[in-house]
Amino acid sequence: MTMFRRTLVTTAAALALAAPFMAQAQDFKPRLIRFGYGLNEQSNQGRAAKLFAEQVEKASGGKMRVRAIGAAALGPDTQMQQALIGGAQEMMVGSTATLVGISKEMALWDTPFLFNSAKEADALLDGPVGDKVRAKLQDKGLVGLVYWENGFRNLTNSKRPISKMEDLSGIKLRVMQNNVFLDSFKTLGTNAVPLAFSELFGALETGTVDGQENPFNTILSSKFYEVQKYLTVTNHVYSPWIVLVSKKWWDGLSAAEQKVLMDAAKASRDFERQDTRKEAAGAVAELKKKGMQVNELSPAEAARMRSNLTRVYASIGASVGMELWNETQAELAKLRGK
Ligand code: TF8
Repeated sequence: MTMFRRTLVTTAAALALAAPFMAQAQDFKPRLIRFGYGLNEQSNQGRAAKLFAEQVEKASGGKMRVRAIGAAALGPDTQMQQALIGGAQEMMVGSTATLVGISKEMALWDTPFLFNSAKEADALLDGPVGDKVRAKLQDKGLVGLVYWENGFRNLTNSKRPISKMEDLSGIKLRVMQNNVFLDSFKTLGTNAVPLAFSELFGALETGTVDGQENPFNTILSSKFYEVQKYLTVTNHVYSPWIVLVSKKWWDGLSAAEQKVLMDAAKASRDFERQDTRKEAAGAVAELKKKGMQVNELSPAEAARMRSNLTRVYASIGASVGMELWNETQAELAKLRGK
């Protein structure tokens, strides 16, 4: 064989092999994807949703169009989840905590002080444990593509600086619509009230609630500093967001269309985590500039709060199943070199 012919043969073989994986124009139908989210366009959630939309349109040659709709204009997380299950909406990104009523394994991510760092969170969420928790959604009519970072949560309120647990007593605290959060914050002595995120700013403004807890990024992007004076650095739990697809709709897509969504979801995840961490690094200084009074807990008080919060561990284990719980602990021990 001449050099030329050999090249031709190998090229043809390579093409034949690649063909099933290569997207053709006919693999894409015109699709309109309503992608809902709860924060505003100027938030980390909004920026990553925009990137996701751009990637999907580009990779599908403009056939798949994503309309990213923020500020809970399509409803709060729980309402969008139901719309996805029913097939009335295609996609969303939102808190895993509000999914617990649908898929109980999601409560794993509500475990206070589960992760010591974002690195640990990435490893668990993107590894076999995260995959298992995600896969459970399928039976409930949802496909979970990837986890984004919401982040480590911190406490704000309008009443007083919180420097010890007793300071929390009687504070009307908004929590996510989730029993682990409700139990956790009742245990700490607050008067915890579950409320949708979309209602939160108004509730803080009118004094219906005194405080809330969310990552620095959200306190900044949702302008909670306008209605909250005190910020206490507690890092009490790491919250993921999850990118969801309606399973009803997903099952009607071609393999090429599904791949475009998955690839764009992964790209948006990598972008979002970086963007969020960069913003979080400067957020405390920014919040102080906006007039918030920021304090950290003394090591002794942090330990007291921690030991109170870890009391909810048993009930989380029971709800997610001991097998998953033990696997999570084993993975973490491995990461920590124990
Ligand atoms: C919360 C969450 C929010 C999410 C978001 C609207 O406090 O931290 O970030 O629900 O999707 O509700």
